[in-house]
Amino acid sequence: MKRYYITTPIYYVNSAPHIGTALTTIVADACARFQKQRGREVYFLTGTDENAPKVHRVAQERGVPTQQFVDEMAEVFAHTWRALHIEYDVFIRTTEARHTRVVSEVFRRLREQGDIYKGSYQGWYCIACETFFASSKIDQSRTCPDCSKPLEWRDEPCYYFRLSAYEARLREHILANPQFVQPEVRRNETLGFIGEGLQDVAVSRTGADWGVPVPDDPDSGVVYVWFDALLNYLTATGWLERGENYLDTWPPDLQLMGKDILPRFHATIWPAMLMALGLPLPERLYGHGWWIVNQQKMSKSLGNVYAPLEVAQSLAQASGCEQPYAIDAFRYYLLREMPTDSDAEFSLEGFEARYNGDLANDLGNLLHRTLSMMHRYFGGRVPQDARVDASIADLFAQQAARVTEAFEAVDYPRGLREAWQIIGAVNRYYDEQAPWTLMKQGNAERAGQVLYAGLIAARLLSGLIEPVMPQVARAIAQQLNLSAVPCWSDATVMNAIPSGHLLQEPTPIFPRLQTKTKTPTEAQAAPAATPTPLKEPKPMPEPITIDDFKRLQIRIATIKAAEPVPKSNKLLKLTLDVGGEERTIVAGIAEDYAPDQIVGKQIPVLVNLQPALIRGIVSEGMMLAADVDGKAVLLHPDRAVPSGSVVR
Ligand code: ME8
Repeated sequence: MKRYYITTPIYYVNSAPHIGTALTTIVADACARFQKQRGREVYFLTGTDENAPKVHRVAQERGVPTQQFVDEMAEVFAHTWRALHIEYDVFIRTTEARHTRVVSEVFRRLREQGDIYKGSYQGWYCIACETFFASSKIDQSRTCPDCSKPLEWRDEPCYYFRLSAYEARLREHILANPQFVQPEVRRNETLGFIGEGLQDVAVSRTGADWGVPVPDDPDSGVVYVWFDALLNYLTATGWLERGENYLDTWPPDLQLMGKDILPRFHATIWPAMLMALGLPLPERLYGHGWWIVNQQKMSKSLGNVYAPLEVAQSLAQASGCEQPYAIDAFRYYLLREMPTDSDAEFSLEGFEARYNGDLANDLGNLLHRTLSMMHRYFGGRVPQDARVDASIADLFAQQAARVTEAFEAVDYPRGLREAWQIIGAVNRYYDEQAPWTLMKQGNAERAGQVLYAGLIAARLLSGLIEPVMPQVARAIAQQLNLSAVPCWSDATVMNAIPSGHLLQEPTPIFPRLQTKTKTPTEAQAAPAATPTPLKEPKPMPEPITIDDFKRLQIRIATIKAAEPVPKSNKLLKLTLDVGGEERTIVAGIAEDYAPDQIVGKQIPVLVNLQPALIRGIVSEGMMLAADVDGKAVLLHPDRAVPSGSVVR
């Protein structure tokens, strides 16, 4: 059977891994784990792009022989990926002999058949992007249209790849195969790029003494690094070495990358090279958006480049979270906030908010409270004849199907939102059914039934989140005393934990973060730049007296219902239980929370605020929430408290 072949780009080794390269690699790892769970044999490739002139230049600047430099840097990448729980099957390096052989052979074949021909090149070159630009694409500033760095004028004999000959076939292929370039926005960009007309591409460079020499023509320098690099995907299958057997892996099922290297390279030059070779094309190319930091592009000169392991490490230190779970929390944050169609903001505050909110409060708390009550009420054993109520079981199955569909589409933010709906539903179910009250009333049988839904939810979630947080999934399975994390199809089996099954004592996986995550320092092993320091806290206002404070009546309310306010993107109408009294308030949190996410939650509310008419609704109070860069982050009591409890 053909293996499911997943690739990341191979990364330039002139600088160390950062949150951009980590994103692509973590997405690929999650996709690989997801496909494995679904019973497929997976072949997951990542690696390093070592033949680039800019890599050579950095090695020279440091006074290190280039081969030694790339050897060291390849190890930094491999180490970082392993530390981030990335289980690749192959790590390819373009300086390997097997790859050099493939590049030379492809170059020869295409030259023999006339797809590569000799000419001369005059034009503008960006060494940072390793790309030539036609004069028509640049303005008077003579800077790179992609990265804004100064361009160099080049005038040299060189070989060209006949890209223009494939323009029509490429367009037809993209139009006929909607899954070929994803998401939709990238497909349109690619069609736009091809629509401007494809020029032949210069595929050799003189003046460089690092790279794969142009075969049989030593005066022509080295093969253009992109022509070389793209072929890594073919080398890794054993093409040229394994006869027809390489077809057990070829073509790639999913090639992942950032949006910058999709239209021109992966969706144009790459498939055209494969067409020229007469090889099947990849099934799907997926280009994610970019991380931006403080609304700016990440760059060393701005000092806003984050090293992934340091970010995870600082969370572990600040929260007391064990290292493997802190790494998983980082993976969760990257995938939950993943830029899909557009770019997304990366921030330590955002990471902390997701950690405390989604992981400590939601996931961690569901497991902890369920196991605690199981131990308190049932000695840690699953009660007799426990079954999940049909309505809850239906909801679990429906959400699991939604998660599957989203993960298959590489839409991790949506998939994770859908998974978290399960947690919200169980919390609401607990609040409605109140197993603690049922116990007081002597109805242990029903209380056991209710808590069993929480156990099954935790078991299901361990399976659903395993591609994203493999170690956390294992920890959940261990606390449930299961022999392994259930695989995808098994995770959706209801009532799968038998009566009498003994559960472990709960241990918190995600201790709450009390302090701010420390600013990561320089990457030790690698030349990543120091990240932007966290913003200073806002200055403190004038002091008030205790009597001033006493005038504020703050109470804990339980959210009974939530709905969007018509014609407003920002407002939600909340119906609250404030201790036997129902209140309506209007809250500006619609951009940060979906109604479903918050029903059942407890929040502090200022109840003696003068009522106000907002969009035709009388708002009788104000909810209190943390303000993180203008985003609301809800505050919840440490444990469930009676509605109406006074906050003082
Ligand atoms: O392009 N946000 O390597 P590379 C998200 N060697 N992704 C980002 C990002 C950001 N701020 N910054 C970079 C190369 N990336 C070539 C690939 S493949 C045959 C050759 C992503 O090390 C970027 O989009 O410059 C790309 O997918 C990846 O990091 C590799 O970048």
